[in-house]
Amino acid sequence: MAIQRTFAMLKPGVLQRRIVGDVIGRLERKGLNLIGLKVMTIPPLLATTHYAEHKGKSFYDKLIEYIISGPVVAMCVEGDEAVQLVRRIAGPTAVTESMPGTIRGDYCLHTNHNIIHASDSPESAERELKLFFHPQELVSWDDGNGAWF
Ligand code: FUP
Repeated sequence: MAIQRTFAMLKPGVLQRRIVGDVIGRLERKGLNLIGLKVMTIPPLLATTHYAEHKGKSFYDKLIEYIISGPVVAMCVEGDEAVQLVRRIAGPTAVTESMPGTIRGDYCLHTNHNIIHASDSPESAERELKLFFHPQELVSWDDGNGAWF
């Protein structure tokens, strides 16, 4: 097991639906540590940088339009194998594949509004965390409860 940091983001609409607490609660209950958190509206340049790998794809323009359309909740989550665990808790990209019990499986009807982003590898996590957070905005903590999870 390796302690990792990963980037997760609740996309536009999650604040308005008032489900932020439930979604973050799922990560907390798993035993992961929330070590960075902010509400922000993503500037267009940050949106295109973050999603650069998708430039040219059929869904790209709509993706950028959506991600800048309202406030998001940006997070850094820390814990053993955090990158893969947060991806699992989020569920697969396509909503038709995401099972009930996952965030996307429980809350999303359409893939292009699948409410949460989670880094897909440790390398992506490092890149994305640098885009969204200053190092001093990430605060590691320990409550001594690690052994109980
Ligand atoms: P994920 O890593 O699960 O967020 O998925 P991707 O990086 O492949 O896609 C990023 C976002 O693009 C998805 F969250 C939703 C959107 N997308 C579509 O709208 N249609 C697609 O076919 C694929 C992705």
